[in-house]
Amino acid sequence: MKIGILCYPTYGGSGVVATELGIELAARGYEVHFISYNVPMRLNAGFSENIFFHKVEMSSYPLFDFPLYSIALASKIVEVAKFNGLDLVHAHYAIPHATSAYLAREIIAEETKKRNGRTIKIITTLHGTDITLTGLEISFLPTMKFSIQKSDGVTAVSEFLKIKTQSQYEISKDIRVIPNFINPDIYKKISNRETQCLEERLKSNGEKIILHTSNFRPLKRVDDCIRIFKKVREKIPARLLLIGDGPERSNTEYLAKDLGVYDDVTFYGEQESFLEILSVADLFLLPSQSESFGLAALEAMACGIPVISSNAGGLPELNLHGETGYIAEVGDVNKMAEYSLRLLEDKRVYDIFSKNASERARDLFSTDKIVPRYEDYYKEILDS
Ligand code: GMT
Repeated sequence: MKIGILCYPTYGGSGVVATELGIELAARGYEVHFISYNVPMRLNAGFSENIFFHKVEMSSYPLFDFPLYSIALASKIVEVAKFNGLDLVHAHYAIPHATSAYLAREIIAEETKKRNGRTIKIITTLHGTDITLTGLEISFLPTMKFSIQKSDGVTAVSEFLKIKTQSQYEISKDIRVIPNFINPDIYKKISNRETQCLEERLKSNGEKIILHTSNFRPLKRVDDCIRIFKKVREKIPARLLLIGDGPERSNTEYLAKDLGVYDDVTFYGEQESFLEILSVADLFLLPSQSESFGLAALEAMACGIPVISSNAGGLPELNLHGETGYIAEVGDVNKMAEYSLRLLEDKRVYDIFSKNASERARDLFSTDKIVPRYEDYYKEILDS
């Protein structure tokens, strides 16, 4: 199978899932063509002869006040499909990827039908913000719905997202739930010189390490992480490590100053790899307002880190309350702080939760379990 993958190359869950799926498919012998305006962030695992990258070039012309990315992407898909004989295009994120894929499929429909007896197939994976945010941009709504309806296959990363898409937007399309995944050979606690240095530096007074990673959008409620941390810090020695960047970064730094915890909070900014930090962290916070899956929490769980999360969206499908972590109402920082302390102050309970978290990540969300579901779905759609 020759597969085109369309994704955002930037820091964010949808690009990570798309890239890691492509890497896994290439390792299984498929030819994978990434098509984007930049090399996807995680496409750095070394050379593979089954992986190709096609950069969408943006021409500048005085008449074009705005970049015509969707059209440039569609044109690039046409080119890659023709020259490489793609069987299907997997669009991660409805807007604009599924829309550009639709346009490309129509442009080459006659030619591909003549050559292969069928058109290229389009599979769109919904990641969440394409529905929950982009869908709320009212002018995008008809395009978003149309692009989903016209895809040959649609997947969503959680039951929550499937139901929300079908009910809120009256999308009749059948949607297959295929959750996000981690490679357990990569996502596990490691021990090396860096982790030893981190342990010595961060935990010299028995501090517990609390971690949050996100793109610092308002819906991530990173300020809640600071408030939860302050309450935990009042009771036990602890540090809060924040990975990622985005519009709320400055506000969060100011809040940490205002609440008097700045010296115990480290803002690392965007990091491509933070396995060392996952290896020394004790607890992961994800207090989001909205979260279709919560890939960052899954990565933490795989490393045996229990999760304190909100009950938003698909988070309860991942984080089991009282087993792999605890769940509280969105914004209930008191409860989240109480739950954090409950785990961090009781080693026996902590160890059980830590084991549950890594087992759940491995048993249900490992590459071996999830990637074959995509492969089967590809075959099903190609045969349809
Ligand atoms: O979390 C973000 O805002 C980034 C966003 C993205 O599209 O990259 O993440 C979404 O997709 C991830 C991968 O499927 C999910 O794990 C995240 O839960 C989802 N984010 C939201 O729903 C807010």
